[in-house]
Amino acid sequence: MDGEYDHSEIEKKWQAEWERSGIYHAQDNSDKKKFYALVEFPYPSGSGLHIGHPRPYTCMDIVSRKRRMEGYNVLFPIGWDAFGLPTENYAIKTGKDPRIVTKENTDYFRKQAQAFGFSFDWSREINTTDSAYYKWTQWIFTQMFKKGLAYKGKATINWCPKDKIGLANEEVIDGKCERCGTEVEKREKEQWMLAITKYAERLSDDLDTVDYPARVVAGQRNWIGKSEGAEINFGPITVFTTRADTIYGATYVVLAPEHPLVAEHPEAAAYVHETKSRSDIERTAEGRKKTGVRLDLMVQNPATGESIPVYVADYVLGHYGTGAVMAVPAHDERDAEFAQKFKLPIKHIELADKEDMIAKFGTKVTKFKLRDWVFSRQRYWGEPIPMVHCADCGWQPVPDNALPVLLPQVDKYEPADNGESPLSKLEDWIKTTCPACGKEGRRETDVMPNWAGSSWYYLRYTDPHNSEVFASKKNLNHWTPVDWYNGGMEHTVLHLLYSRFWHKFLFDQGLVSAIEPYAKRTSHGLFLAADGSKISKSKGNGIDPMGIIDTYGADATRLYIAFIGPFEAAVPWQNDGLVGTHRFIEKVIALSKRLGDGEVGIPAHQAIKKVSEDIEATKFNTAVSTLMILTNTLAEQPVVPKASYEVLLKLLAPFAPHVTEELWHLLGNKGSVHLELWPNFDPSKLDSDTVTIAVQVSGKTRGTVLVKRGASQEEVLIAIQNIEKMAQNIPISPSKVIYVPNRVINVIP
Ligand code: ANZ
Ligand code: ZN
Repeated sequence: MDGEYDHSEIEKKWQAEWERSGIYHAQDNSDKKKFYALVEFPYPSGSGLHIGHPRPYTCMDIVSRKRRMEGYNVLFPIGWDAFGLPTENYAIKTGKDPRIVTKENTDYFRKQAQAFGFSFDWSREINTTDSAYYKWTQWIFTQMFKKGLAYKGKATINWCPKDKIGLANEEVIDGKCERCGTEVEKREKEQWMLAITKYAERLSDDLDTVDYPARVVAGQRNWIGKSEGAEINFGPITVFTTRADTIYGATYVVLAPEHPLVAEHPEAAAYVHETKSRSDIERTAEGRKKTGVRLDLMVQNPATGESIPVYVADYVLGHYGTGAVMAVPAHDERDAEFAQKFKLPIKHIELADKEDMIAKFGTKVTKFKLRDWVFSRQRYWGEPIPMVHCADCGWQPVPDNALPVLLPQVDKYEPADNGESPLSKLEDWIKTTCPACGKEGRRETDVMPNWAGSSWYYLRYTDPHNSEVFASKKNLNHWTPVDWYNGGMEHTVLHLLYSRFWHKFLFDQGLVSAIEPYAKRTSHGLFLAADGSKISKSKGNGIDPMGIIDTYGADATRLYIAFIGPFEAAVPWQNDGLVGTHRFIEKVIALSKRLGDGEVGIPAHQAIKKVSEDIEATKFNTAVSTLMILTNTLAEQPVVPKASYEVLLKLLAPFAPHVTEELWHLLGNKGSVHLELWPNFDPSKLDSDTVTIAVQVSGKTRGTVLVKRGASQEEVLIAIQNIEKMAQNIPISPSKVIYVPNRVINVIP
């Protein structure tokens, strides 16, 4: 490496060696403490890894590498979340089999990820589109069905009247179809649903038991929307209120357009029709002009005994609470706006005692905003829902021994003209026998949403090749829960909530032992373009990680990713920064030519403490700057104590695994630096009251020694005797000594 840092050669060499030696393979049987580090597995799109992907991978790789050096048995796996719309849409456009497209894409993603030198255990790679994997996704679904958690029910879907297909939410842009720009309609359709609401209380309450960022906990709690209140009867109408104490001020009742009673009132029909196309968000938007219609109906306020009118208005939602509210315009903003518009009395009252009111007029209830999960897609590229319908037996799950239900080949990947899945055209495939009675049955033609495979993938990593069960009890017990899961803030609800739900279901079946899947969660920020704008394909301001690795090397790239800014913050990516981290590596290399004796110096002890703490706190940026400072400090010393230098290499190893491995071997070490023990600091050496003194023998610098500031010549000579290599050349009472306190000692033996 004389003068020239050939990153490409070093990186290729060590990547091949690590693959050969398998040092990153997790052990299912080990006496060591386990550590399970997880990153969100990527969707392998056609454009390859973009620069955003390696941020979480690099930082969790740093954590994983540190844990290995701390003596843990580490599981750090990767795989592909490969069902999804872009691949399907590409198949529709080109006619190319999504299986082949997925294979090509994952091959490229893997190659890219390997170029970064991530310490993934590649022997555990999984792919949600493998039938050996989705067999178990389907199996879990049938278990849910058997426990009454999967059912067919009416749900509203986004419908493009021109393309005649149901659209996923992400395909609706500003209320219009992403493909053709036509205004999207709402349509009621029978869909498979998962009863996540049955787990709402536990999903909300058990957030107390996990270490998640406050924002994530708040996001999930909001989404689940646990609300403690009361149901109170106003004649035939039951309202839900969290403010029973305001009941004396309730001067009218409002029903949602969806409330069953409204259908009995023709005077509301036109209004109800008009509200159909409005989304919940629109209906409940703050300050929106209130609309509604008075019904030909009066009810009694149970507290005042007064007869009060009933309205229908869309600011009350049909699927929350009871779909009916007691309106208290003196205490509720929305009710006040409505009362003003419809010239209804606003009655100012003294608040009553809430508990008294509930005891007298109602019952205590807890409600949730969360709704059941619409689990059907009328699509192709997903797991077939493993259900068979029989005229006599109703819906029956495909039995275990007939799983997986393989996704059949089709001629055309687009949905059928009636909006059903393309599978609906495969009459031969649909016709089957009823698993219960053996007569003719018909297969479900809907597939699962792209959230299915990711709901349990972290369990499969513990035992990815098992063909008997989704993962063995033994491996699950050994590895779960995930100790540290890092992923995007955008998955705070959906994925993170869905997988907690599946996990709790499996827990209830006695199939997993931890009540929560992820003990700790962290979230990284986005990388932005150099000008601070969002990186997006359409803007063409993407950054190709492979080009960067070619130019600067994986180690410099990783260091830059760690160094670029606070892990949680969105930060602009600037290629110039890579010049700096590349130069930093060259400085570290240069130090290797100037090694001498000496103990681990104060700056090294201080760096051990700081880097160790920073990695745990996701302050990867300040960890790198600490390593840069240590490097500069060592560079200023006349000789670099080899012991300090080895500490530097070990601390730097998780960040720049290739070059540190190379240097470690150049020092004459045999094993991998990544299997070395993580260094410990000596608390007594953190003190800045300690100084490093250069030790010269007959005027030639041989190393350094640590002593307390102001130490006497005597004390320095004693300290030297503690360093074996120096003691060999320096007698305890030399013939001559020149000592400059706090700086240098020159000994003539
Ligand atoms: C009377 C009242 C007086 C209310 C007051 C609030 C303030 P959270 O906390 O979100 O659960 N509500 C009940 N069901 C509703 C529905 N389906 N659509 C829209 N609003 C509904 O909110 C509960 C409160 O929201 C309930 O308490 C009810 O209004 C309203 F000074 O009852 B309240
Ligand atoms: Zn049957």
